Amino acid sequence: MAAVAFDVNPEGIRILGNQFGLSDHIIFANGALSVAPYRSKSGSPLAMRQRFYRDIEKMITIHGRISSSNVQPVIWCLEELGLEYERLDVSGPFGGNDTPEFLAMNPLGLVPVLEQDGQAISEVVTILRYLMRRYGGHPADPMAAARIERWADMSRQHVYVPLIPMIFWQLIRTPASERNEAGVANAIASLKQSMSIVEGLIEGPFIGGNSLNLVDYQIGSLLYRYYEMDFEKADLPGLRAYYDRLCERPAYRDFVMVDFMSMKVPGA
Ligand SMILES: N[C@@H](CCC(=O)N[C@@H](CS)C(=O)NCC(=O)O)C(=O)O
Repeated sequence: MAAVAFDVNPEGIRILGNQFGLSDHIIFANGALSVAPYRSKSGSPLAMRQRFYRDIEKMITIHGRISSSNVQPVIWCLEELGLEYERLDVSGPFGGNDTPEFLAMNPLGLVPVLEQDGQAISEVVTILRYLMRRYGGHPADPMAAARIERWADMSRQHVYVPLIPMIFWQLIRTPASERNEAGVANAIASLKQSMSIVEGLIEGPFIGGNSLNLVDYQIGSLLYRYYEMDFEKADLPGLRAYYDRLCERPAYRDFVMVDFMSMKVPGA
């Protein structure tokens, strides 16, 4: 399967031809249909897709520890897409994010960083957008894409910031005696408003409808900490049911529901 031409379209990846000049091999992002060279091998659509990517694509490396709330959505997305990747423990207790090599990939010294074929990108939403565009059936139409992307971008300021830098850092990473109580109260009030907007985005099982989209990965991955931390939340049964559905997914359980209590500092 060496010289295979392919392109990416809204439905997934269409193989244009291989070394035998074949052009009828199509694989869809949801794994519904497979390609001829893989048809003979037994296995699920996901397994076929994994074999396809393994043969065609350059290996993806993710730099970042799995305890990071910014690394988790990327790994969850890679797992759901059936992509091969390696993850290197970088940042936090592992260090390694202040070396010249790392800073050349991300001068901010923050994880996650995705490296593929000698090129690197950072910023979690950018990485998710890249993965979903290339492998996940993200719409090619600019307006259709923007109607999804706005919620991923919105979630950084209106979900991530109150939840992680404010509530998580204050409740888990700061001794109670030093806690910014007013800041936490503001963040809780702000989350009540933004989470009711998020609940309204759920269309069917997921925000992406019948399949996970960019926003599911970005916001869905934050729900584990949102529900596991003890603070006052808006009564949103639709959001809770959505979270319960995510918890049934093996990749979500393995790579997002990562215990964070070991990160709790004394007195928090
Ligand atoms: N804006 C960045 C934020 C990334 C970020 O804050 N990463 C944290 C981990 S959650 C980090 O690398 N901190 C340094 C460290 O853990 O050593 C993004 O969207 O990826």
